[in-house]
Amino acid sequence: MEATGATGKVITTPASTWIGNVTRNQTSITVGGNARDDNGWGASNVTVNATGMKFITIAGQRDSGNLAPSLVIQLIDSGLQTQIFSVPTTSFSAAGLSLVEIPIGTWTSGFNPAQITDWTIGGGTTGIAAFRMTLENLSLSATALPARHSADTDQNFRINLTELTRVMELYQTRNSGVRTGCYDVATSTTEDGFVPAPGRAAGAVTLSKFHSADTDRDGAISLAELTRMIELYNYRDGTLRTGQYRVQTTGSVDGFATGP
Ligand SMILES: [Ca+2]
Ligand SMILES: [Ca+2]
Repeated sequence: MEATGATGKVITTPASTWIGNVTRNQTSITVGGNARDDNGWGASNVTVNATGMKFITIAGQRDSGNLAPSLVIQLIDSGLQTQIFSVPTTSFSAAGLSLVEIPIGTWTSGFNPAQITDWTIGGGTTGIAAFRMTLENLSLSATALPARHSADTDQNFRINLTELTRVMELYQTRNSGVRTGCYDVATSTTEDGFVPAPGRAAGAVTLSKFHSADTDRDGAISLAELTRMIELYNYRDGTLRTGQYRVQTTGSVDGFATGP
């Protein structure tokens, strides 16, 4: 696992339940076996200056069998003061790596973010519940993650078939038998914050926010807009379709580009 200033290792002193239960992958670690939700991974004697940092971003996946309710990061400063950040493990997708962002907020009085010397990650308990996660990256940043595509509902910078199908559903919205592609901002929770608007006839409307796929911002998904969505979905890495995309603020119809 990568991290600011250190890569980390299984914590052996005091002994953690992660000993012998962590698989190192090429760019990530998978915590399995008999590991429980104590903080079993970390780094000591590092030099991290988190002054001005506003977010902790973690790339991870919730794996089958996980019973740990929280993912917890503990930072320790040179004066042995600690600061703890916690996020529900359900914030992570179980179907692939997803990015989760934790706002740092205000540092605890007495904690010195300019001199962080140790950090650990795990479930934050003494080892109660099974901890099953794949963790790829832990980083500090001063700014929020760049905007993601509205269709990328699991927020992993990849468009999968389910996410494409949802845009197709919006595209296929009909009013009195005529396909309009009209959608509205949802007033209750939906996967993408939008709903089909079958009650509206075609014609531009002003919405409080627009779907990223609606590049002409008329409140409807057109065939050209769906085709662009399919283009994002179809991005390939070699022969493997990955649907990866990235933010591109210039020269792009929708503010995104295909590929990582
Ligand atoms: Ca996605
Ligand atoms: Ca449109």
